[in-house]
Amino acid sequence: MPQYKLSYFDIDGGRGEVTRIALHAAGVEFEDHRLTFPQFGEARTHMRFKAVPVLEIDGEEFSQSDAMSRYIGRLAKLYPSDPMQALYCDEVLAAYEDITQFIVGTFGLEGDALKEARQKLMDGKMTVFLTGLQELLERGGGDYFADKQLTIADLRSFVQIRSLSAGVLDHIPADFVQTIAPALVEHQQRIATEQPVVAYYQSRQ
Ligand SMILES: N[C@@H](CCC(=O)N[C@@H](CS)C(=O)NCC(=O)O)C(=O)O
Repeated sequence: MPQYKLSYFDIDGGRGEVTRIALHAAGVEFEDHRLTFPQFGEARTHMRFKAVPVLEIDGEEFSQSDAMSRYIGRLAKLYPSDPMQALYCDEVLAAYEDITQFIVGTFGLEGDALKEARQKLMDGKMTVFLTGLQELLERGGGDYFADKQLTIADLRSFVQIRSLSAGVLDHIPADFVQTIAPALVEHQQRIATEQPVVAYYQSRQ
C-alpha cells in the first residue's frame, strides 16, 4: 500500500478538503499534515508551486487540487468512468475553482474597497456562477452533478457552499447562496448526510 501524505492548512475546507474526504472514502491511510500559516510560510519554499495542497505518494510530490482529487476520486469510485459523465464532473470542479479565484482576488483589500469588491462580485460573477452551477445540478438529475451518484463534484460543491454559507467572508451574507441558488444549499445539506462524508467527519472527532 503506498504511503499518502496530504499537506494543507488546518481548516476543514478549502482546496485540500475534497481530497481528504476522498482519501478517507478510498479506505487508504494517509498522513493529514495540517500546517499553521507560519509553518506554511517555511514549507512553501520547498514546494514546486509554493502553494498547498500538496499530495505526496511514496515521497513523490503532486500539486493541483483538482488533479489530486480526481486521482483519489478514481481510487474511491467517486469519479465517473464514463467520459461524458467525467466531463459533467470536471465542468463543476472548474466552475468552483473560478469562484475560488474570484474570492481570492478580493483578499488583501480592506474597508470600503473590500466591501465594494465583494458587492460587485455578488451582483456579478457570483450570481452568474451560482445560477449556472444550479443549472448543472439540475442537468445531472437534481440529486448529484454527474453519474447519478456521489462524485468529487458533489464534494467540491458541498465544501464550497458550506464555506460560502458560513458567514465567515466579510460582506458576503450567510444567506447569499440560499437567495441566489437554493438548490445548491439543499444539495450541500444532503451531501453532508452521505455515508462517506459522515464517516470522514466522524473520523475527525
Ligand atoms: N491551482 C492550485 C492553487 C493552489 C493555491 O493557490 N493554494 C492556496 C491555498 S488554497 C495557496 O497555497 N496560496 C498561497 C499562495 O499562493 O501564496 C490548486 O488548485 O491546488
